[in-house]
Amino acid sequence: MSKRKRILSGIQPSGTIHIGNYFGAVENWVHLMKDYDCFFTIVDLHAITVTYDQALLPKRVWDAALDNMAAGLDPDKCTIFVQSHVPEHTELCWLLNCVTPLGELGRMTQFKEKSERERENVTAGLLNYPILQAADILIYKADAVPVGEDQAQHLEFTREVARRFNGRFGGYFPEPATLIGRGARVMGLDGDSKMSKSMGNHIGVVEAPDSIWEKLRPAKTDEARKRRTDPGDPDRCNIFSYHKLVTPDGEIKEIVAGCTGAKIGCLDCKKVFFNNLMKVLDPIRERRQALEKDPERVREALREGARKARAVARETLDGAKKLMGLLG
Ligand code: AQP
Repeated sequence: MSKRKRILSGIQPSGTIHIGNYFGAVENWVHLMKDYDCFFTIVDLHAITVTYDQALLPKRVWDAALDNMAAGLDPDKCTIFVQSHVPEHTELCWLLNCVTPLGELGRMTQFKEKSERERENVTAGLLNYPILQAADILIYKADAVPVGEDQAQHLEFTREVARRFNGRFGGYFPEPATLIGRGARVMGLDGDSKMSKSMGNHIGVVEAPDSIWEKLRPAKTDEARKRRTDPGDPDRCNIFSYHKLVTPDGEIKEIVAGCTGAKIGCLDCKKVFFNNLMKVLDPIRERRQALEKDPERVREALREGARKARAVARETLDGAKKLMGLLG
């Protein structure tokens, strides 16, 4: 029997997951569970690299577990665990720290953006974030990592870390491929930057429908379309980019014809999107409510996930330590 290829991906426990996370990554993870040996981790150690509230962190981790399981991650078909429950990640991170030139870290886009926001608290942890991420991936010898486009640079960095380690100590780590989801870069409701929890421009996957509609109603469309009677340009409309994620092809054609022919208004167009989005989110919200009533199922999934992950991680770590002259 051929061995299934392995994937690893992570999500930050920094608030409820949004449709950028879902269409950029989580939806893809759910499909990949069928064909790959999948490891998904809630990266609490990454979450503490920026200013955070320690009293809130456990709830954030719990919410991330509930959200992702509700979104379709099935603990019977994948390994889902909390990063800090597998201490081998941080040990491998140290080993990789010692083969990574300092200069490369300061050039990472995410570091530059986050250190700009965190001026008073730029920690060594924030700088080393990509090395911990490389350790998260390499410790499972993952063949591929499904992520949104924003993570492509970190993935290239991980391959570079693997190459450097392999070059110095012998071929050990595979260079993981990047698998980009169909929502490679979902824009925020502001239409200006990527959808992101910290930017507050997001639609939550388990957010109440009324609240989603209240956010959608004033959201930016084609700014050149001033009146309902003006023809619009779907390619300049952020809402149209959302339609492509949930609206069936036939309805998309109607939207395009209605918008360019000034037959439908932006509010009508948003209603169609809203209804189609709810077809995706309603079952997730319902599964989330069911999981809330069965916390032991979630706790058990995380316990078992950490147990399985640790067994794999320990073996990889020991192999790396031997190569580095740290184990006899
Ligand atoms: N807008 C997006 N479009 C497509 N994919 C996205 N991802 C995140 N935002 C988008 C992908 O979701 C996965 C998990 O994300 P994460 O929580 O680890 O990453 P993040 O980029 O930190 O998410 P946020 O919302 O931007 O968090 P904050 O604001 O707290 O930093 C990843 O695969 C990511 O590519």
